[in-house]
Amino acid sequence: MYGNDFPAPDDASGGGLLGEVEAAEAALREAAARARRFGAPTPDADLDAYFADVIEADQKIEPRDWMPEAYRRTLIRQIAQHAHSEIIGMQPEGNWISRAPSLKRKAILLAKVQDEAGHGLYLYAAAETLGISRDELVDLLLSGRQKYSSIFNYPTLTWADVGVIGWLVDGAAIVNQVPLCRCSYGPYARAMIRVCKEESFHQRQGYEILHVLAHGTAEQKAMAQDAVDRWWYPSLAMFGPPDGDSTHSAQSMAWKIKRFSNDELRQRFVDMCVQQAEVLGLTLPDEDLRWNDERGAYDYTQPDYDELMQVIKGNGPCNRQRMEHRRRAHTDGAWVREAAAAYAAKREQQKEKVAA
Ligand code: FAQ
Repeated sequence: MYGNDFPAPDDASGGGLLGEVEAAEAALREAAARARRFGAPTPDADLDAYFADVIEADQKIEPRDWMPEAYRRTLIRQIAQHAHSEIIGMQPEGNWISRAPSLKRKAILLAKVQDEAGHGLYLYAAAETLGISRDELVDLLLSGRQKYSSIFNYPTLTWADVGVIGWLVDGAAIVNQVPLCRCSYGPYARAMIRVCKEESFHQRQGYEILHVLAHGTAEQKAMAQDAVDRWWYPSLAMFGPPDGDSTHSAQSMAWKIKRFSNDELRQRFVDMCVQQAEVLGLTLPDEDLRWNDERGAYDYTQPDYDELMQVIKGNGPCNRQRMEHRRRAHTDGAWVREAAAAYAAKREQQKEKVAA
């Protein structure tokens, strides 16, 4: 039943995004096979030039390789922000687990929210390969020194919001993350391949929820439309500030961490959503949305970037609530961490005893 009785989002866009993930995975294998050509740099090598050559050749930088300090710091910032987003991102949908309209919906939503926790863990593990510990990263989030995505500071007011998060928020996440499967840093690229494959299912489940609502009663359709109206612009803002105001894009693209600019990805997302909204029978809330033959893309109204900056600074509708919840969960989970550490120490002792 699910996803097969109407065109699913990735079918609607020609199956292109998942195909790109497959291609990135194949490229990763190829790069690994070619890696020997470079070997380790000689003791007197110019390390900056060596690093530039590896990037130029589209090889992957691995944790053991030399890398410029600024590259390492940029990756920690981006991967950590991404990991925190997955963890905080469990809250808006988690809010509906106990109120899902059927047992089946509840089971699906539970699995999806658990997947987000898994994504957070892959990403924390990828960040740890850069020489920072998970405890430090969690501390940076809880003390407000690292960010998470603006989108998770908006409330989920109705069940239709769960559908829209799947369709638009996971959809924007996929458009942003598929190119990250080709990121120059190996552990991040590999984590992204796995994450994108799972995200594509997340997007389908949201799309299916909306499809059912949009083809249900007039009240259900109105609820779906209202959710699309509230989430459209915050979803566009997920891609970050416009290119002219993006502080990190140029350097991150030169290092092949980012492969496309914020505006390029935003445009790609808009172009994809127009067709999908038509299939759903819902309207995107933008009167100026129209095809531009010359550009070969849709013209659209930009999101409110002042609002984005306010949300990033901590002044969005739910910032305080999200952080309070996260801090409380961290404190409440202290006994689990202590028990796990005690168990690990006990096993270590037992191993030593057997070895003695
Ligand atoms: N929110 O120079 P740029 C998900 C900050 S998907 C908050 O353009 P950059 C799945 C940026 O950090 C969401 N902050 O920066 C899911 C920088 O601040 P800084 C997570 C934002 O890094 C679905 C400043 O503005 N995905 O979780 C945002 O080159 C459903 C200047 O910006 C990722 O993190 C924003 N929207 O590009 C989970 C993807 N935009 O650090 C659960 C990986 C910008 O200088 C449920 N990240 N900023 O103080 C990226 O691709 C990039 O980091 C961008 C920003 C595109 C987000």
